[in-house]
Amino acid sequence: MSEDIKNEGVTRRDILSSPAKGAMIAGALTVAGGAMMPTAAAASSAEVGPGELDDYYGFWSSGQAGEMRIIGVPSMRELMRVPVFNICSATGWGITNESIKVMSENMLPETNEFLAKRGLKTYQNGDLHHPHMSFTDGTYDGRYLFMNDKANTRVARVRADIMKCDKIIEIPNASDIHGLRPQKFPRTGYVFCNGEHRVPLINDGSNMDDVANYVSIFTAIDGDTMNIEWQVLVSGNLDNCDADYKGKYAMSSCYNSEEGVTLGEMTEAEMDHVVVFNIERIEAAVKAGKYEMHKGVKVLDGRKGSDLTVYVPIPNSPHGVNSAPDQKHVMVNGKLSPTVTVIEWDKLDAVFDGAEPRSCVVAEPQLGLGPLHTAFDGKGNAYTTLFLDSQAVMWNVDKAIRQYAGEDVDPIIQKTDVMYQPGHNHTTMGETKDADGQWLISLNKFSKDRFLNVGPLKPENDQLLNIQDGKLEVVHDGPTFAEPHDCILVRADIVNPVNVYDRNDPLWEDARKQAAADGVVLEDGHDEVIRDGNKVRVYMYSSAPTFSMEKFTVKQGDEVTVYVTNIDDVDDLTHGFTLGNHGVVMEIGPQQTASVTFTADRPGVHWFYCQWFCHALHMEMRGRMLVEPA
Ligand code: CUK
Ligand code: CUA
Repeated sequence: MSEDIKNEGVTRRDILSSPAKGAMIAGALTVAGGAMMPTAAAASSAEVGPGELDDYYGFWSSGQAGEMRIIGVPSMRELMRVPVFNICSATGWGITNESIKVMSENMLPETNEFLAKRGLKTYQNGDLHHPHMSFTDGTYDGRYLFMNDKANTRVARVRADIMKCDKIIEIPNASDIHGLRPQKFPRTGYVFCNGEHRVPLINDGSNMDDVANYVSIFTAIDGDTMNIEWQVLVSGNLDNCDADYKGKYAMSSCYNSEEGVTLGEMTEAEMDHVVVFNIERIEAAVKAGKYEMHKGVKVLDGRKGSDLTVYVPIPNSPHGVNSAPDQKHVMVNGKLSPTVTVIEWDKLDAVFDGAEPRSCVVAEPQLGLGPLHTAFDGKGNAYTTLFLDSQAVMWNVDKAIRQYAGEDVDPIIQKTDVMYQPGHNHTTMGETKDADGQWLISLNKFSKDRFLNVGPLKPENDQLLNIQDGKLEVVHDGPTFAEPHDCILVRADIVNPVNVYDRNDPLWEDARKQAAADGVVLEDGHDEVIRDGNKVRVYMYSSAPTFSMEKFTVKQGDEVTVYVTNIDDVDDLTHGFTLGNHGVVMEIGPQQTASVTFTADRPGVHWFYCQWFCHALHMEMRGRMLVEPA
């Protein structure tokens, strides 16, 4: 199909930009191809030819793999992996001084102590579920991506200009950060995140059985500084969250309103709830000093009965919370209930003034079994994943509202099978006011028989669905390694990363300061070995295909720090520094400085080499370290 199109000299872009032409070509191909399906025109527009660029950046999480991935959409080509909570063998993330600083500097002192006792400088794992971009005025602004670590109670930020993580913070008082969303309006602003598991607020080991005093905690982080602004205690287990388009409310789903600790106890009640946070009231309470300090954070009490929050009853164990691009509604997905509850944000004003909590509910369509997450096309339709039914369901929000009001209408437009068992889904620009209804991704937890068998552990299957023509159509299967819970699809023009680092990037501020103290100027390709007691600092630079130092000498037992500055100023000319048999590796992008510290404990000659293919003489880009015996 795509070959035929290329033979005609027509690109996917031509087809997209000209519906009539697209239909004409599809028609011609149908004749030429004989058995071509009527869906062929749509399928062809997912094809991105060699050298062509995608229309959307997809930012994917990777669950327990701990990294963020960048996928081109609609091609579904994996473009990059950005290490965040994981240790990366290619780039040295978790090994270089700069990355260890990001991973350790904003952790609680007790965490760093705990790790140090185990000989570690950072956790070795993470569980990244929810990547979301910063917003300005209700739409993506291309500045940052924020993401959670469910495993080790952290939140990270990736700079979208260089696609590297620049901050990781640990959230005190909480246990396991799950749902995370940036404030949409007026801007981000706050990054909201949910502590999922309930633990004692003073969790010092003095009690396990006093479960009535376990709490779950909602945290607001300042997206610009990554400071924790405030936390709110809530009733129940926090799960997912989202924010409105007016900057007034944030909302989290809570399962386990029973506040049980066993599965039986947690799923007993027919109704759980969402908790709505009144941002203005919370900010006023902070100003008025109505908080307690716990581990350096202002903690407010938003449990049932507080005027900072309202609790809206929702059928059994709600999961995903998805704010609609109409800026009016928010969907709460039932999980154990076959329903999605539609809440009108504006009706929450009255609820905060004492109206019956469910008075904000304007629809509750029955969609199928296991609704987990909902996406939107910006044309009034919603797309919900049905985990148990293994389907995507497309439904009309207005019809659901009319049905709830008593009219005899069916909001469901279409259901289609996805392979298999979807969790999150996402549409192009779907969580912004600029949802454009082009593509839907269904992140399916199981692939079973869809790909060549690779052993007992199978990939997942991220399917691409075309939603351009008012219907659902699966057009691509994309196998993925563990476990992309979630993704966002951002219009390509919004994301504008640089090709070459700025020499003044704060990423290597410490190296710059140390070099200045040592009288070395990183900028001008200066190399030097500085001895400072048993600390040795080796400064060198790289320029394809050489390191400025062919060799250097240290003594056994020295603590050695190697700083490499890549003085190449060319797009796509990354070097590396791998020191043999020392577990040392760094990525050094054009104009970047990177450093790594290790103890030289193995007398002998050790080669270091560039592990990033950079030149015809890349294999020759290497040098030697001599470690003299003590
Ligand atoms: S959760 Cu995984 S399917 Cu962590 Cu967003 Cu719903
Ligand atoms: Cu420098 Cu390979």
